[in-house]
Amino acid sequence: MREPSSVGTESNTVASSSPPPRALLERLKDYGQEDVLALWDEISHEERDFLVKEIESLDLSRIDRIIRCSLRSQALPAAAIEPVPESNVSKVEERSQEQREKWWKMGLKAISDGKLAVLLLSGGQGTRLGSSDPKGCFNIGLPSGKSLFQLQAEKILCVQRLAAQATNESSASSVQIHWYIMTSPFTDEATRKFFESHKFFGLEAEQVTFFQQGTIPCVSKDGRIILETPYRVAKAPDGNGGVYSALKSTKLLEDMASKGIKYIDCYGVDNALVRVADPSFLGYFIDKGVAAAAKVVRKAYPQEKVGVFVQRGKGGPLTVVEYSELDSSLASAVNQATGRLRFCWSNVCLHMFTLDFLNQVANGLEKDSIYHLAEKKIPSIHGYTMGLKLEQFIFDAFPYAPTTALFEVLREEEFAPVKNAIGSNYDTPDTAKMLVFRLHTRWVVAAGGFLTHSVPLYATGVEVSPLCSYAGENLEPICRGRTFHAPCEITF
Ligand code: UD2
Repeated sequence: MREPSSVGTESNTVASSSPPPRALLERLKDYGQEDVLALWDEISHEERDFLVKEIESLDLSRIDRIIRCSLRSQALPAAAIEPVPESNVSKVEERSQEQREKWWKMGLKAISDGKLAVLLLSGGQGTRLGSSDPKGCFNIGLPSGKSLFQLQAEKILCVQRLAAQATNESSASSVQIHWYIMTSPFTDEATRKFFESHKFFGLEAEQVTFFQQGTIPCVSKDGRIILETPYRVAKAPDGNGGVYSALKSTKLLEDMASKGIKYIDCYGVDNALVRVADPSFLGYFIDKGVAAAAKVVRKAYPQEKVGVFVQRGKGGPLTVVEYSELDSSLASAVNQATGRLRFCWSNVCLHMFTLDFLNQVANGLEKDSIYHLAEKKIPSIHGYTMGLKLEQFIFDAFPYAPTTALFEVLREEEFAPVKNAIGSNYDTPDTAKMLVFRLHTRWVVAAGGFLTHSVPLYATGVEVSPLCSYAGENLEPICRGRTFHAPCEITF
C-alpha cells in the first residue's frame, strides 16, 4: 500500500467530519479494537483511505485469537520440564574419528546429490546491534571486511567444492546448494540490494531465493492494537517461527520438493562462526533418521541469553525454553551428580529438518496460535509505548517431530553471536571477531604456520577465508613453514 503523501500537501487538509465506515467500526468493536479509529477526525482523506485499507488487510479474527491465546498462556505455570535425557544428545567427546569421517562423507554425498538446501532466518530487526541495516550486512571488523552474508555465502561455495571433489564430480559447478533466505518487510529490500550489489558473493543468482515472513500488530498489555501513526498500525515481524507459514504461503516447500531437496539446514544469521551446510551435521542427521535435529553447546552460565532444550515431562517431547521465559531458579539449578547446570544444552539456532517435517508443521502449527510475548518500546502516536510484540519461535515445532536428536558442537568452533552493539559486555561484533581470530589462529598453527603476534583481544589477528577452509582442513599446503603477520586474511 502506498503511504499517504507527506503532511502539508492539499490532500492532507483535515477531512470533513464524515464518520468511519459503519461496517468497519462494527467489526473493530467485535474485537474491542475500535480505538484504531480514535484519530479518524484528525486525519486527511488520503490517510483515512490508507487506514481503511490497512485495517481491511488484517485478519482480525486470527489476530484476536492469537492475542487471547497468547495473553492467557502467559499466565499458565510453566509446564513441568525435565532435563533432556543424555541419550538424546550426541556428545563431542563420545564421537570416534571413524564416526566423524563417516558422517562427513555421508553429508558430502547427500549434498552432491542435491538433497540439501540451506534456509537462513534473516527477518529480525537488528535493534540490539544498533544498526538499521539487516544483520547479515554487518561487517564485524575482520581483516577481510567481509559481512556475515559474505562469510556464509563463501562457506556454501566451499562446501560445494568439497562435495564435488569428494564425489569426483567433473567440476565444482556441478554441485549447487539452494539458499532460501527469509527476510521481513524491514529487511527485504536492503537484503536483496546487498546481494545484487555484491553479485551474490560468487554464488549463482538462481541458487538464492528470497521470501518474506509475515508481520503482526503490536499490542498493549491488555491486547489492544497500537497505532504507530494516526493512520498506520504498529507491526513487527511474526518471529522466526513465522518461517513455517511463510514457506507455505510462498509455496517454497513445493519448490524444494521439485528440486529433489530432502533436508534443510536452517540457521540464524547473527553467528560469525556458523557452519552453513555442515556436512558433519547432515551426515549425523541422515544416519540418525530423525525428522528434526539441532546443534547444541554447553550453556556457559545460568543467565546466558540462549534457549535451553528441555523434555516436556518425563518421556515427553523435546522443546526449547527461551532464555526470556526460563525461571531463574531453574536456570541456576545444578545436577548434583554431574556438577553441571541441570538445563545445560543450549539452543544456538542451528537446526536441521526433513522436508516432510516442514510440510507437516507448515500445515498444522497454525491451529496452535500461541505466540510468545516480548515487552518492547513500540513506536506509537504517543512517541514510544511499552507494548508487546507477538512472536512465534522456530523451535516451537520440535514437540511435533516424531523423533529429534541433539548434536553437541564446541562453542569456540561454531558459536560467535553478534547480537549487541560494540561496547556491550557480551555477544558483540568485537567478541565475535575475537572468537574468529582465536579459532583461525589454532587452525594456522595446527597446519604448521607461524604468527608474529599472540592471540588478540579484540585487536587484530589472522583470518582464514571460508573459500580456503571450511573447518580448518586443507591448510597445510598454504600454511606450513610460513609466518603470518596480523592483520591478514589467508586465502587462495
Ligand atoms: C536466538 C534463539 C535463542 C538462542 C540465541 C543464540 C530463537 C527464538 N531464539 O535468540 O534460543 O539460540 O538466538 O544466539 O531462535 N529472526 C527472523 N525473524 C524474526 C525474528 C528473528 O528471521 O521475526 C531471525 C533473526 O534474524 C536471527 C534469528 O532469527 O537470525 C534469531 O534472532 P532473535 O533475535 O529472534 O533471537 P535471539 O537472538 O534473541
